[in-house]
Amino acid sequence: MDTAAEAASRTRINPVVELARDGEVAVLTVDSPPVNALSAQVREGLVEGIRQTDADPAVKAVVLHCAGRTFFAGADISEFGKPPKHPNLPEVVDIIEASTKPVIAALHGTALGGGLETALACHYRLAVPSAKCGFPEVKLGLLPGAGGTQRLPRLVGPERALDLVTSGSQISAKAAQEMGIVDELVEEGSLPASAIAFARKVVAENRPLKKVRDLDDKIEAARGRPEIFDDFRKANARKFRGFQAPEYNIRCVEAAVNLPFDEGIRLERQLFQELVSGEQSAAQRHVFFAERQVWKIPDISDDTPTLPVKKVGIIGAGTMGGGISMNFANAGLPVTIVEAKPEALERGLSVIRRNYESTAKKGRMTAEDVERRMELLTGSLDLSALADCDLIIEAVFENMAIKKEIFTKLDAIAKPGAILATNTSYLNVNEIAAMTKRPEHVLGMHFFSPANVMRLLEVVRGEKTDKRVIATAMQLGRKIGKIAVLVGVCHGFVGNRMLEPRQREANRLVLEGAMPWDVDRVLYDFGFPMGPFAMADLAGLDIGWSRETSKGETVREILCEQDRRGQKTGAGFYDYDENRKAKPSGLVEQIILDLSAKKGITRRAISDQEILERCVYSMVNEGAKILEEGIAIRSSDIDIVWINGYGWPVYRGGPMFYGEQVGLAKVLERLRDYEAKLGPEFKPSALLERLASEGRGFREL
Ligand code: T1G
Repeated sequence: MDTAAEAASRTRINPVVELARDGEVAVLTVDSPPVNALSAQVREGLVEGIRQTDADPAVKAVVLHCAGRTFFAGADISEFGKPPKHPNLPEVVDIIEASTKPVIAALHGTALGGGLETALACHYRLAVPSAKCGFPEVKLGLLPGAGGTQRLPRLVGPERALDLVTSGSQISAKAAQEMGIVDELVEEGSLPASAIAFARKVVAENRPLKKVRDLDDKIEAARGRPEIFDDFRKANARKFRGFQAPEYNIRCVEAAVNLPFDEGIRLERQLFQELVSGEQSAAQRHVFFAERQVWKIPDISDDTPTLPVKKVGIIGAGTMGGGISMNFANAGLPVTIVEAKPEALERGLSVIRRNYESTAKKGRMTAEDVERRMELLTGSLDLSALADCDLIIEAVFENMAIKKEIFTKLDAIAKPGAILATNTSYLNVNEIAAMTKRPEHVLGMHFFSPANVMRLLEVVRGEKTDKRVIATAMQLGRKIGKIAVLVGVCHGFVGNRMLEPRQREANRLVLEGAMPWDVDRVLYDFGFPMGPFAMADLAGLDIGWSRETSKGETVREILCEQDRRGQKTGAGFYDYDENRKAKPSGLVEQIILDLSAKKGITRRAISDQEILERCVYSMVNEGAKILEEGIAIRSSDIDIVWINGYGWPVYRGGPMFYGEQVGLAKVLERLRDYEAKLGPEFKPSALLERLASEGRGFREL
């Protein structure tokens, strides 16, 4: 309980900001859960707080501290795209920097974005060792718009500043101190007391009001050396492809080096305004909140009890089984992998070890880590070895009969209460569950290859799956570092179901007049890492193909018949040189012309716009049907599936968000036009028609 004096020394400036006095030191505390985002209310409180401390002659120094789990985690992202409220953050940081009393920032948790900018405007910065710092704005399609791009280079130099603002990654308090961002590390859990003590020292030693804006020693050497920035651009061209924000961040850091502070600030402001009002940032902000929405399931509350999972069983040591096993071993869970044949088990375990060893070679884990994870993995040729597992995931060949046989056996072996999951990519989970006497404990856990790398996990809810089982699977997904999206049962669930219309149109376009490299170029330029035909060559054209059943009906079949199976044979839709560099193939062009002729198709010139619309709008349409059928809870979940599982460019927000950005009325009009010309495949979903006619979007559902 505060002493009477302490209570008397506290002034509540507004609901989230409080000013207290500890002798000659004022403590400005912000308490705005969950992450002390710099909302309008917080900004108002800070400005009023500094006004009061400036006006009070008894105050000799100010400590800026946040209550709760973290120092300011940035501007309030939910305010972007809405009418701006003053004071805005640039005004707040200028007022703090201009304070006549030294302001000491006390960092704990994650001091990010506008939060770190606020700290850089303070005259001193302290941090507990567990604190993290960073400028994640670029991940929101933005740049640090409150002086961060001008103050940071003055503290750490242009090279480090470029890394920090274009990667968006967080650094430790120790690294921040070594770079000069943080002046001193204080004992863990000692804030704000240790900051108050530091403030007293600043006063006692009459230390100067250190303003970062006045520093020059870290940037003068880089002045007039554009090669620093051009080399950085070249070195990161591939990583920054399609994104607008990285280049804008680079231009700001370059300005920090070459322009006076206030001119640099003006450029930063101008470029920030361009980005924040642009489509890319709107898309990336949508994704920020969408990634947090996926965990919220309307009929399964956060306090739904979960089932204990201490031991995991995996059936199948192939590419998927191996990758899935690594996820659980990485999370410290013992895994038993069952295979039918000893050589397959041997191969599976050695592939896992090789993967870990190559990660260790890249310095991303130690040799001890490799051994620790391999020790968590046990191989077996006997299904009954899974009898004491809490969760068993079947990851065998995509064949319903085989999966049904396995689940029948599993039902007899697995202990009561064990969760039985299938990693099927397409098949009916209800049918598989019906092979057991515990369908309420059966669901789909659809991983994406390589399963130890890809972040996406489609959790497939069967018609009888128990809510605790779903809550357990979602929680486990988070534990193994996945972004789990709950989907319903239909052919191909969300991701693969929407992939089919895109593949269908890609194949049709090639017979009607385009070439595989045209379709790939359009989707590559749209932002996908590669187009469908290059992707097919990478995966191998003979997946699911056999010479016995091949009829030469599709380009793919003909290529396989001619032993052009993709990259692995040096030829597929493309020809590949010794460095696996792809180039269009004259032979494939002829095969396509001949097949069109054989099918009586008169080829025509096809525009890039038509290629894009047919491939992408048919996906949006399928997504609308998925929402209609309740296979996905919300449209943003579909966006998260495609961004994290199928390479949809994050700066386009996902297929459903993109459909809304284009305008559902426009998408509808184009679909109707293609339906009239090309057939019922383009028949617009009823939901799309309704929303377009009401002028609403998917996110308003
Ligand atoms: N604004 C608004 N809401 C936020 C927020 C923010 N900055 N950060 C988090 N939230 C919400 C989030 O939506 C969730 O809500 C809850 O807080 C918990 O978050 C001018 C332009 C801090 C590392 O990009 O990275 O400053 O779902 O689930 O996993 O230069 O949140 O519970 O309703 O993520 O513990 C820059 C964003 C902004 C940091 C904590 N800052 N946040 O992670 O919790 S732009 C960021 C994070 C800017 C200036 C510019 C993480 C976290 P709900 P959570 P967490």
